[in-house]
Amino acid sequence: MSFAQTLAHRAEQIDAELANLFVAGPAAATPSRLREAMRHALLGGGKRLRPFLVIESAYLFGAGAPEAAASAAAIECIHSYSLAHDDLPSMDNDATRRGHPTVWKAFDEWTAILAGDGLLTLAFEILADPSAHPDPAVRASLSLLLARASGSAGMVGGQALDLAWEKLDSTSPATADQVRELQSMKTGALITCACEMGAVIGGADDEARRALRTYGNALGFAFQIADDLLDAEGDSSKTGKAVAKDKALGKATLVELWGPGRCRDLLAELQNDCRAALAPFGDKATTLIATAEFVATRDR
Ligand code: GRG
Repeated sequence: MSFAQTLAHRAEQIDAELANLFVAGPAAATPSRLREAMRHALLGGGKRLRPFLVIESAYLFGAGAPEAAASAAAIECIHSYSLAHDDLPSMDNDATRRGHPTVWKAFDEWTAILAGDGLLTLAFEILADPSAHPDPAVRASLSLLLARASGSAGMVGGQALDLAWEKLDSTSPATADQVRELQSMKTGALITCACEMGAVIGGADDEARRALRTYGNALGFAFQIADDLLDAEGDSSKTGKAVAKDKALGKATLVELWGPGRCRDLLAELQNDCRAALAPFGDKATTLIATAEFVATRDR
């Protein structure tokens, strides 16, 4: 199986778990309009990279997909809520996402806001449920990791820095360090969290958990650079969203500051960092190493 096939196969399994949240799971009793908007945000395509990372990182420590299922679903709920809110008129004002109308376009603003709120809360309901993991201490660790990565010192904080820069302070040029900090909070934190959640599910020791964090940091950085390259040079029929938006909005990116050539060199270095972090795991890490290659070279 090629890496793309492995990712697509896992995405099908993850999609089935996510769809079930609205049938027999905790979101089954959601009022119909809100439920449809939450389903639109969550189920309308997407690579399912973060849940994939949870499952594959757990596998390194001998845990199977069923043990990682709750964390995989929870992190995708967070990611999908962030996209639904990011697309709102008051934030990035996007009409297309994952090849479909964004949630606010398909419904309206208030429904899109509530759908995001519903998904954010659902993530923690999934993780707090005893079925997520038999050990309450593990459930608490997973919830803490996800809250830190997605909250005001993580993804929400990064989004706040990004919007403040664009809407309040775009007159002074951002430095590479500022861009790096913002992006590691906005995008990197959740990707690193996915890898570390897998390690926690698998009962990894501190050293192994650190290795997964190092891998996740390099992978998150590579993901963002690749995303910026896609925005600058990509094809919207593949990415499923508008391209060339960063420049139009005056957003500072490393591609803008350093140019595509230097960013591609950096992507190669980051792939090496990913490989080095996972060297202690030998052949078991083959899929995670292939993930780094996919992330660095992706066209969607
Ligand atoms: C609204 C609190 C709040 C946060 C929004 C993640 C984010 C923060 C905004 C998304 C804007 C954006 C395009 C960021 C670049 C990186 C990114 C998260 C891309 C989308 O992730 P993929 O490529 O998407 O994994 P799919 O659709 O495959 O799930």
